[in-house]
Amino acid sequence: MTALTKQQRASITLVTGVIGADTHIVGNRILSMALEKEGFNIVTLGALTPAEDFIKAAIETAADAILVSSLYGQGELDCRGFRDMCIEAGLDDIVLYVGGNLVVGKQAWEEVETRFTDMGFDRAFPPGTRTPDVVEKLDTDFQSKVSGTA
Ligand code: B12
Repeated sequence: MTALTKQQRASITLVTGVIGADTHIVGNRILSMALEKEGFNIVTLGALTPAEDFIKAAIETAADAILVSSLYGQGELDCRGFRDMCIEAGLDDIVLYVGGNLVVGKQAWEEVETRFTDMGFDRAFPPGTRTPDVVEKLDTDFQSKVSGTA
């Protein structure tokens, strides 16, 4: 996998936010700032963001991906039906990532990951995920979108 250039990343719009009644903003803020520094175009919605608002923002900004944070343990409930809502809104191909502390307590990560990918998320990220890992996955997933634009 070849890393994208900042110029290529500038054509990729990512909506970020913390879903539901979750106030944990620090990690989402760090992630958003770091991805912006790496060249991506970031639309930040902040904490306490209803699922519908992610989708509205993605439509308004013609976003390529939505990055959902959930830290307080209610991620499974808050994210239920998220992919279906995207499809209903016409966002059939939007890339969906989710990360944070997605479930209550400690559960085997492989099971948690499967639960979220079964819900329609393209990728789920475990607690403690570092920004370089996210950049690497974004570069991989958007390789074809930007090919020929370097
Ligand atoms: C600070 C904190 C708070 C603060 C939040 C302040 C604020 N406004 O941000 C306060 C005191 C308000 C708080 C409240 C609560 N908290 Co709290 N809190 C924490 C704590 C100690 C640190 C969180 C933090 O800032 N981490 C630092 C950042 C940098 O890391 P991060 O958030 O994980 O984000 C990184 C990665 O996860 C990743 N990432 C994040 N999102 C995404 C998304 C994508 C797509 C990707 C790719 C990556 C990614 O990138 C980030 C940067 O590296 C954690 C414990 C911990 N050590 O994590 C508990 C913790 C998150 N809290 C917890 C709980 C239970 C609560 C409360 C429910 C407690 C209560 N009973 O009231 C409330 C919830 C309030 C609410 N409605 O949201 C639990 C959650 C348990 C769970 N998921 O099972 C934790 C894990 C503590 C614990 N061990 O029990 N909390």
